[in-house]
Amino acid sequence: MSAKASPTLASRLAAGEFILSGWAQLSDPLSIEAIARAGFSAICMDCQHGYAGYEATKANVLACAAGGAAPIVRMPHGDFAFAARALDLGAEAVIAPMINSVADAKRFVEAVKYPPLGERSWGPARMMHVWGTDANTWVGQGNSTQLALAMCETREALEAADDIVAIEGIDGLFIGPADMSMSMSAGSSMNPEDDSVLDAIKAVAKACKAHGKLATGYAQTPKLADAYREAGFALVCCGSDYGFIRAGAAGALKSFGG
Ligand code: 3PY
Ligand code: MG
Repeated sequence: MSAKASPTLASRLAAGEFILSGWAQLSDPLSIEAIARAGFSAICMDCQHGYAGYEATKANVLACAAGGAAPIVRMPHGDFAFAARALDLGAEAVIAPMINSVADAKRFVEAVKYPPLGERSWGPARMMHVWGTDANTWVGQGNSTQLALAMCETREALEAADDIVAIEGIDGLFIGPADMSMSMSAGSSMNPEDDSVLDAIKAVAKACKAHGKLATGYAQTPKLADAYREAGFALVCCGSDYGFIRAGAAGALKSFGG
């Protein structure tokens, strides 16, 4: 049996490694593999605003692993069944959008953690193979091997952050700065680098640290990535495959004299 040789995302984060993850919105496994081989050691496949459905995500998770990166999946908003299936496929973390309350967070845990933490149904055929374990070993390992990250991206979520992150089964919070900015400004602006977002980053870092959980988030810009790092975040997702192609294409056009 050939088991997973490299350390898991969860164990790397537990050891204190800072992880800069890629972000993918397209539904092409070749672009996922290219991002992994470019050096990103984790990639989040965005199934909330990205263009991939379940079948494409299946191919993307395999391509991510083939490129040597840890697959992370952001589930479509409210689609907890998709999250559980993504974990069965091999996602090492799932990110749930718009977890605004303790009740939202409990629903998330219920769907993605095995008993006693939740009610995730049994079906990890590929996962047991990848990790080289049998069913009895996996039942004890699954909950700590695959991470559940709750998005904090509204004023309401920020106010409840301390209670949400305290829930057993929530492994960390994940900031969405664009939605956070819209929520903080009551829809009057969308500036992920706004002071209200920078303050939210500090507050989330504090809440996560107090509960021994992971502070994680999305960075639209390098400035935002620096703010996360300074606040002690463990994992930051950046860019997108769409953006990488657009920037690369513009650069190529210029350098070829276009
Ligand atoms: C946000 O910034 O709101 C996100 O969800 C990141 O994609
Ligand atoms: Mg968002």
